[in-house]
Amino acid sequence: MAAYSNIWILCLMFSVLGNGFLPLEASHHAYRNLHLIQSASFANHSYRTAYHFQPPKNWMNDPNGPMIYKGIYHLFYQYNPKSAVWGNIVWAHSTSTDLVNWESHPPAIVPSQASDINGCWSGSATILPGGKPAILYTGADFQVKQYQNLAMPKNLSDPYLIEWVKSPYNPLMSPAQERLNASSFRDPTTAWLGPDGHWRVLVGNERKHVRGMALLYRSKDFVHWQKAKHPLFSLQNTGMWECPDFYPVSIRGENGVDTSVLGPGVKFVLKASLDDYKHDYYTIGMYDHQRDRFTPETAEFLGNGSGLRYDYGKYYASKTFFDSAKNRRVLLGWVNESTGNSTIDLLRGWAGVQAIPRKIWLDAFGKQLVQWPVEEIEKLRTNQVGQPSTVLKAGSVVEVSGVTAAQADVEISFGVSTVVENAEVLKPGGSTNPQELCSQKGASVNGKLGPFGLLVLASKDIQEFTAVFFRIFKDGNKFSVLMCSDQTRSSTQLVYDKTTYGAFLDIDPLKQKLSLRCLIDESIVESFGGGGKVCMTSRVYPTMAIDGEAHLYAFNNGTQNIWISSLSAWSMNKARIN
Ligand code: DQQ
Repeated sequence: MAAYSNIWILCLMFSVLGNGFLPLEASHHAYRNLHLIQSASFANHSYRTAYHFQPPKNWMNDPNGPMIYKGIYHLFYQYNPKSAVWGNIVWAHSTSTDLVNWESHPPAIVPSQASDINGCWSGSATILPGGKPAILYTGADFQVKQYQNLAMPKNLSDPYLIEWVKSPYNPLMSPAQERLNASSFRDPTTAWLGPDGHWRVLVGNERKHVRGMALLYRSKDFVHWQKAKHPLFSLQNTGMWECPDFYPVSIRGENGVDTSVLGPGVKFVLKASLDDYKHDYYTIGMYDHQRDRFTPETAEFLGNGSGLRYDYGKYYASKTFFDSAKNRRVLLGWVNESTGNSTIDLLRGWAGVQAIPRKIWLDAFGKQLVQWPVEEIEKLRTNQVGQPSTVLKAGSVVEVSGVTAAQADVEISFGVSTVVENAEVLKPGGSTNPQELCSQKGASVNGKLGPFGLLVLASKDIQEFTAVFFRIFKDGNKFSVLMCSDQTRSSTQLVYDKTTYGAFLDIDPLKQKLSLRCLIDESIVESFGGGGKVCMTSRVYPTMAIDGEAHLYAFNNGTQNIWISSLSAWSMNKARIN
């Protein structure tokens, strides 16, 4: 009863006070008054995660300035200290020694200067020579004009870097100087140092409401910045590029390299969070440091349904950092709610989680990135269950029992031993868009080789579930492997966004096993196909498959038998997530 009256009060407040939202050139809506509605002192427990990072209450979005300093990992994030919708943004701050368990600190950067008085938005950390961290971040002024500002630690002997001091020279970069669109000028990257002794940094921008770009600025002293004549890269019809990221990746092996590394052993990754699509797209290419130009290796880049994505589900505003302690590059990303309704978020008192940090490296063929949850997450695994190689018969569903299915880590590999004739043919003239194909051919649509995969967060009677699966198509003399996450049956509630996600997985299922790993955590499922070649994150809100009532199944809804060549599942312990 209390919950219902709360919903009505909130709906009333929304219509009386909120009066909808204001358009703002950022990826979030600016609410007239809702951003001030206090969250309950204890956030509603339902759907809160056990090992995915989230603050105790209120709104969280982008990860900011991740870094390691004196052996301590730092995560800053966009946070509304007052409410469960976007607004009043500060840099909240947590630290960790393992990227899994986190300790919370007071917000590190809060509005205080004319150039950030309306919000301290996204930015990045750079480790300056001598190991001194510096943060470049976007500030919004009273008119929501955007500027780039600098903050430095007050006390370098404090490994927790609790206090930050803003530069008296702020803002260091202003839109007016360059006649830039002041409402599309944000999110500085980690800076890199060229062989000429000048720092370079990128800032996201959009020109004439269509051309997205990564503006380039150079500086000798990290304080005085000059815009270069040409952006590092730009592309027509891609809209605003939020949270750009630019970094080298080793052409061989899984080790990461520091952001200023150049030379024949590396290629470069340019990532943009496309505001128009709400997805993180990346491309691999070469960087000419003398001309400060980036050349992508493939024409397919950024949006329009083509181009590579970090994650083909819900994942945005991500950022990488070089972890010098473990010689790896680590990727962090924000996973928004799929509630589709801020009233629900306000009632719950919280919104937004961070994905599990992922190690990221270049695939052996050099054409795409591979991502895998950082190894430290495996410390949470407990009570392993497994199964020797077995046949998964056509039309069968098998329960994986013995794990807490609402909080689990599952690794499964499938094998097919069949000839290409046994696979479905992609309908000539039909869609080849993987997300459309997954929507048309969901988990319950029978196929030949597939759909097979996992039903996660499933009710006992399998009325409610999220299906993560593969479907193999004949493509000439080859196979095409489609990976899908079908949320259509994930909740009996109609209000949620249940978009089905899909992507093609670049592997040959006759030569390689089709592997799938799912990190399941109450209301989030992070799926890794083909050893991390395709990642797909879903937010789901089951009404039956909650906590102890959740089940896990393997299924094969095709006409062909397949093999489960290996299966291991673990219950996951709770992490200290704040
Ligand atoms: N979020 C920040 C902006 C960024 C956007 C504001 C991306 O700096 O462009 O909270 O989610």
